[in-house]
Amino acid sequence: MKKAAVFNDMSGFGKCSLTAAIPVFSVMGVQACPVPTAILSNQTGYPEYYCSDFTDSLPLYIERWKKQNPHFDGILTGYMANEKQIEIIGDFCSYFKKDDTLLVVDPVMADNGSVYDTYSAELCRGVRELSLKADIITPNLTELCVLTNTDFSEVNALAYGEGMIDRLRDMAGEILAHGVKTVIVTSVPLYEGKISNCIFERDSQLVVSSKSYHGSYSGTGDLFASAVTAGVIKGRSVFDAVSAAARFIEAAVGASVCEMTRPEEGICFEPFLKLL
Ligand code: PXL
Repeated sequence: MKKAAVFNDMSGFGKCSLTAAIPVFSVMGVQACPVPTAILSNQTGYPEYYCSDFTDSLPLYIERWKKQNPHFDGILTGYMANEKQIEIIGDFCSYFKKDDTLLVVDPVMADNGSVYDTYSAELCRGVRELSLKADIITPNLTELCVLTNTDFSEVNALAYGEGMIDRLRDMAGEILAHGVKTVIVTSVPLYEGKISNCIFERDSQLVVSSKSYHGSYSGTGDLFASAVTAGVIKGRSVFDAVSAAARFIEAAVGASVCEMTRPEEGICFEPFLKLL
């Protein structure tokens, strides 16, 4: 059975992070082995939340894994509670990442032009450092700007214009130059009425677009990164994995719009897992 270690938080409400990742990996036939970075009553986009940071328990948690010595086909990282976790994940990768282990970093830290309140400048620097060691990264447009120290409003002003894809290619190129194989930029306003995922590799550029519903729902980035990671672990091309992930999320967002789900609650993805 293929296995992936998944570093992410467990949030009681918001259908994000581990509660999004685990069902996606399971339906795709990949075992998700969770490493909880924090436990929250609900994701941080609600007016109030309780967060228990799991950092201090992680060394003991991972120590037991080292004794069992499992082989991971993939490692996926997402939401982190503080900058010490960057070092812990770095050590984890040094020990568990083998030649055939895919490292996917979802540089969760920002959306809609702003960095999350819980992400300090130091943590953002750490996420960048970790991203540069990955095989695949899946930033949204805001996160790509943070990673490349680019002004978001300047890039966002290119929305639906011809300059957008060229600007993204330049920004992604800065990251590819460090050895990252694939940069997948999510939620890009490339074409009117659509939301696009742009896949950049050293010699190629591919775009997968979906219908835009103009909402920003909790957990879509986590569902996307999980579906792409599991797809590539299963041997699909990045393009096929991204296409399946995009169709799945498009259907689930459509159902959520019909149900008038509030954006912070996350999307109605469960009936659509079979699309993966
Ligand atoms: O989906 C990203 C995410 C994950 N985990 C927590 C979050 C968020 C986004 O706000 O708050 C706890």
